[in-house]
Amino acid sequence: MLTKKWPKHSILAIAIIATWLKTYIAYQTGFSITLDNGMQEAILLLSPLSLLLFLYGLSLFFKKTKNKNRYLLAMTLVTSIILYGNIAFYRFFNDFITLPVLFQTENFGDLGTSAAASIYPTDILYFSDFILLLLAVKLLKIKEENTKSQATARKAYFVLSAAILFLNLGLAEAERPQLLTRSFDREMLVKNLGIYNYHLYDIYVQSKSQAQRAFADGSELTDVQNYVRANKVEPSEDMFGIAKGKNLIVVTLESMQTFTMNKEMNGQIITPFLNELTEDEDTVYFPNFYHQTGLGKTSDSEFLLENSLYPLSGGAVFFTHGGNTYNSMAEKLGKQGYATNVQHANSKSFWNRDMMYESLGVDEFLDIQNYTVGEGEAVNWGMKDIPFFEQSVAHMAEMPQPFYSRLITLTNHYPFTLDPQDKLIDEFDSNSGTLNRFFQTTRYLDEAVKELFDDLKEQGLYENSIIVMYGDHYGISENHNEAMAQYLGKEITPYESAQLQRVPFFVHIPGSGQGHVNEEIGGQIDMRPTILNLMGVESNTDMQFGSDLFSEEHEEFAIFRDGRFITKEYVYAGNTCYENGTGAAIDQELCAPFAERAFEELGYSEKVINGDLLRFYDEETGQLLGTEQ
Ligand code: GP9
Ligand code: MN
Repeated sequence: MLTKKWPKHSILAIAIIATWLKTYIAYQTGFSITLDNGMQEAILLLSPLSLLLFLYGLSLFFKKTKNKNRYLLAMTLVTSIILYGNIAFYRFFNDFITLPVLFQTENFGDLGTSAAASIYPTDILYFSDFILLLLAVKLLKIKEENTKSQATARKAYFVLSAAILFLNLGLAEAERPQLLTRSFDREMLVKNLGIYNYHLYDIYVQSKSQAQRAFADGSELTDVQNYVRANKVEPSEDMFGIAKGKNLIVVTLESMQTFTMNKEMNGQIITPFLNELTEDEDTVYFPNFYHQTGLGKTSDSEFLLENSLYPLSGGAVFFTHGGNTYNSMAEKLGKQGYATNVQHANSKSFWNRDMMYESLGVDEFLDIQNYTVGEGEAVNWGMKDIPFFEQSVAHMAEMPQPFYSRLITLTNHYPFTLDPQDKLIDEFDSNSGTLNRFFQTTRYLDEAVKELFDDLKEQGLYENSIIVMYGDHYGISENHNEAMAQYLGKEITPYESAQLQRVPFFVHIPGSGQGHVNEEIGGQIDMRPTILNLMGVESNTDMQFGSDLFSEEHEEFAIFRDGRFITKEYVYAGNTCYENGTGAAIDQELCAPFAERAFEELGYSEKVINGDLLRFYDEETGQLLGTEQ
């Protein structure tokens, strides 16, 4: 075999095949990547190939065989280091490397110790392609051929590698629509794009946001501050400080929409417990409250809650600006002596939460690793809400008080599947299985919240806590308008569609006697100032775009992330101005001044995020800092 002459591009072919297979095997052994179907398996297999073909193929431009081989050896070494770096990092952090991790100097200590602690002798196998290539270069005899058809062959080669890239992206898009615009999860990026392409994508996302940050010097804040100041309102005297010193529990109700509240579906009540709460003497319920999320879905709602800033129009701000300076509600309560944490039974890297929570100053993030998922306790995306609440409350019982604890539910998530024993009502009977099942999972979520209240009482945490709950975003998109029209008994016009963006908002303060249904129009941007005022924490010099829903001066104006908006008189949607209440199309001019303000407000918020402007702002005094911190 060693005496025989091998075809000309053998070394290149060996390099590509060896790295490709090694990478694929590493995916299966070095990471715990979950694969749900054959398509995902196929994408995973295909994913390393396009970049390897391209990168290794560049060797075709070298004239001398010696240089070609050197280049290929260098590249197999580089890709091996990238892959192995991720494997070692994953062993310790259960996550993939992202650029900011490498640049955050405080991580170096962690990285160093973790790398040392997670190296095994067998790890040499992660360099097997490099070793194989080294042997091949030394031992194989390669035929010298004429070079006539080289340019055309090279062109064909790169066309093929581009075709494979597009095939990969196409399959990934089919499997996970909007993967590149929304990012979702690093694991999802890696399994759909391949580890090498993932790093290129990460470099692109991070450098884009770094470039915008680099050009900002803080002067941009003056206009923003003037706008924010002009819209400040005085807190309600009755409500300010009403929950001072209590534990704060904020529950994110996954995909919960207001249209299910106080309604029946084929004679069955969808949300019995939450309906009861709307009449409870200690609960304020807001039926005219709107979500303001964009592509970042749940994470956008968290962003609104913590910062009272709008999320971005493109991508998830948790991903694109996870390293910014913020002045979050968690950080503020932390300064008041609160222990702050988030509990969510999903992988910690989803929505880049692990990194973003550090920027938000959250003390502790209890992710799936902190839960025991027993037999039959998982469905759909992960742990069921009922056992999740039970274990979360047990965690709370161990926490120092007062605490600020956020609980993010998961069961009422697309595609809304449930085990038979958790289906407490029947399915709906429309042409949309999604909507049909949505009623059942919403009913389950309602049951879970009821149990949460019981768990809190059992653990003796209920009396001394305030419980805030909000729907994060719609569960039923416009793709299901026909089925929705059947349920609601009316056509889904752009006006109706905007009204369907209502999500429930509850403020439950045990023993307060303040319960009522509050018809005020508001949005998620208002949660932070509303909650902080209830907790008796001043926020009047904070750079926040929302305002206290309990304030007399609160303006009824909910701006959606896509520019639609709702006021008491008007609804602006589908480029049409509607009269709020009747849904009649009216003169555009009536909406025009609000449309302008919506545009202005979203723009200011975006400026703060893109320029990382809060690093130039002292929220204690309301002073702009001239120089970078
Ligand atoms: C993921 C969960 C759901 O951890 O919060 O996210 P979503 O898809 O609703 O944004
Ligand atoms: Mn969600």
